[in-house]
Amino acid sequence: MAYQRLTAQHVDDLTGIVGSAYASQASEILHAYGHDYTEDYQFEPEIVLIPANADELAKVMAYCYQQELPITPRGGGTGLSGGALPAVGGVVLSTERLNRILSIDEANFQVTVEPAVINQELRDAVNEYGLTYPPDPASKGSSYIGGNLAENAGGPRAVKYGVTSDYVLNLEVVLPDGSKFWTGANTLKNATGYNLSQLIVGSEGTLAVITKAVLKLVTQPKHSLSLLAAFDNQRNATKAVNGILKSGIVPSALEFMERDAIDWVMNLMDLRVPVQDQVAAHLLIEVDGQHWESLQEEVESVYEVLEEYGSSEIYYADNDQDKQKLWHLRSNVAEAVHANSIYKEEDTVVPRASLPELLEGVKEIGERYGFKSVCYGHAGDGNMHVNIIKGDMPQYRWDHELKDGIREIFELCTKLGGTLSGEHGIGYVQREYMDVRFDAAHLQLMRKIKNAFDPKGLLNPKKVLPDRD
Ligand code: LAC
Ligand code: ZN
Repeated sequence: MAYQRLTAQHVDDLTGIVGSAYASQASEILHAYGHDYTEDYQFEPEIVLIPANADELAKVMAYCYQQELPITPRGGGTGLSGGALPAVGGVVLSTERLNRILSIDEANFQVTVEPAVINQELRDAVNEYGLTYPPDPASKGSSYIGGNLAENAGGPRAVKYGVTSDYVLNLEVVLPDGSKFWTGANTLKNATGYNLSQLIVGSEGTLAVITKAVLKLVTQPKHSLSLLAAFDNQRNATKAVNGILKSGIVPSALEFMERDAIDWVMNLMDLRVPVQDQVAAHLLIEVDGQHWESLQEEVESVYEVLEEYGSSEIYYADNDQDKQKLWHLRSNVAEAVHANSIYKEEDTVVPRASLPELLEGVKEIGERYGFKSVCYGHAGDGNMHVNIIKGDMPQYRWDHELKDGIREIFELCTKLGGTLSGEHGIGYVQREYMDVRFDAAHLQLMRKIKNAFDPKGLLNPKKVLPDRD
């Protein structure tokens, strides 16, 4: 696809739409909007535009469509698969000024938001009404709801509450040609035509730009308890995951961290829990609910299962300070790896009973290719983040052979009945592996869907679908 380069006329016209304060070609701005949280990728857009509202945004889209200028939509820039990278330059279209919570419908447990509302801000706002929005990715303090929708973000509480797509009722979207419409209805049930809301969710900004979302809420649980259980071998830890679920308890989080994960984070942050030398992995388990007594009973049952699977030590957190400490340890693993090493992050997912095979397989692949990995994640969902650490892997192997190793990891996931990404998306960095999971006919159908929304191929180029040969 040949894209038009930005001319002085384009700059004038686009600046006319959003106003000069919100159109920038300053090099530091182009640099800042040229990367996200994905490893160390950096691109240079030609202009950054920050429209005030959905109508301005639609005007920008219509203009770019007519002029054949590529657009990369952008939310909070916290993505881990490069969905917001302006890979071909062009326009970065930031939603950051569309940041209002428009209404909270207490009676119907619904909230209507613009895309740049930060996940945690939404959570805090609905909390005042005794409600909550459960999907809570680790990035919740800075990621936007628009980006959460685009990537179908998950997070630790998905094991009980589901992922972003489970909370979407209706979306206002702008298509590449500038037309704007609502995809669904503000109803809990909807069997009316193709489900475009669910198609847009997880499409990583390649089909349309979301300008409003109506999301489902649930009652805020009054109480929660967290446990950190240590295991001397990883297999027992992953087996205990199924044991807990089989006991009939649905924890609100069931997280796995291999030993290195907790060590990395304890080294980076001033946070400590006692960890014996022989510990190989931890499970972080949370239960939540309305009644304190029943939570206590649930915790007792979880204890029994953990002991049955050989947990050597269980750390119990029932006050806010201790709970926060455990959750800080868990949610900063990615940050710790990010800050301290050259790494490559994968977001593998398998049916959860296959986690032991996945973990062992990843280590075996690592040994053959010469890389170490730090594995942690949402064990209750079978969703394991594999951070591949460069360490002392020779540069030429890292540059040339690592891709084959990653491909083998994805082949293993596929063989185990899983897939490439559970919650981070495919974005820019994983798309070259899509053929591991999808055959040519499947990919072709995806291209046709893309083409129906974006016939000129201008929206978020080089994302999700691999380049054609
Ligand atoms: C986490 C992010 C990386 O689970 O998804 O910490
Ligand atoms: Zn995660």
